Amino acid sequence: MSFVLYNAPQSTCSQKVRICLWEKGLPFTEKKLDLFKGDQLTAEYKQLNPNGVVPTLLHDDEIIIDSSVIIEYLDELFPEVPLSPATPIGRAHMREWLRFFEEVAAPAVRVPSYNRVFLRHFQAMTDEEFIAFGESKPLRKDFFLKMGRKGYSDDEMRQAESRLAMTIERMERRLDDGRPWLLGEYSLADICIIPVIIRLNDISMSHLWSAQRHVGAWFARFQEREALQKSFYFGSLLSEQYGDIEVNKPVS
Ligand SMILES: N[C@@H](CCC(=O)N[C@@H](CS)C(=O)NCC(=O)O)C(=O)O
Repeated sequence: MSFVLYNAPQSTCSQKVRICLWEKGLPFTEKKLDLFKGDQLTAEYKQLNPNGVVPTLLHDDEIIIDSSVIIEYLDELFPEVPLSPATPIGRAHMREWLRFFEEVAAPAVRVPSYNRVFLRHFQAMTDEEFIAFGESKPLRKDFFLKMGRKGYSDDEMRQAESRLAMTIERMERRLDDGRPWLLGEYSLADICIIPVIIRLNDISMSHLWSAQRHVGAWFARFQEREALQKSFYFGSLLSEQYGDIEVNKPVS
């Protein structure tokens, strides 16, 4: 049995899958794509993943796309290290978190990530090249072209911040009863959101959660997990790739 993960070191969706693979103790080969050169947009890669995004998992001859689908697939396949509640209702509650994070936090964190860090990749392009790059993105065309060469507006940044703050407040309320993890036991719900919280530190936005005591304790607990440390190898943080960005120290 073999696993090949097409992903990018800094991609939060990829980080989710790396954490899950390490938690399960599954060896995998990592293929790193350069998302700013457009490795994810080649015809060859789109045969694997027609959405033109990472991650994609190859399990022997099977292709699985979408980070949350991949982590649920791995969890079903290898239940010996359970990362989901045992009961249907418990799993339903876990999926509520997964869908909420995908709908709210995952799109929101892209806005400051692009504005503060990724925008620079497109500065040297001509307008025609920029539009052609955007047009070649099956899923992210509108998001990308809306950003334009100047980045998202202050208003869009404020909306993204408020969606991230809402996510963190909801986590804080859930953790309020002294439970160590979102569902009590450690699960895919925790794995799904930790890369976003790490990203907030990395782009100097930890003020969104530094006052949240329970989220802070949850974060500190996560730092002790070997799977997290292994998944965040050097180059996974934007501050490791881009020397000039301002970083917040992890809050603990
Ligand atoms: N719902 C998808 C979203 C994947 C996604 O947006 N991946 C980003 C990196 S985190 C990407 O590949 N972006 C490349 C692009 O926008 O061209 C998943 O969770 O796998």
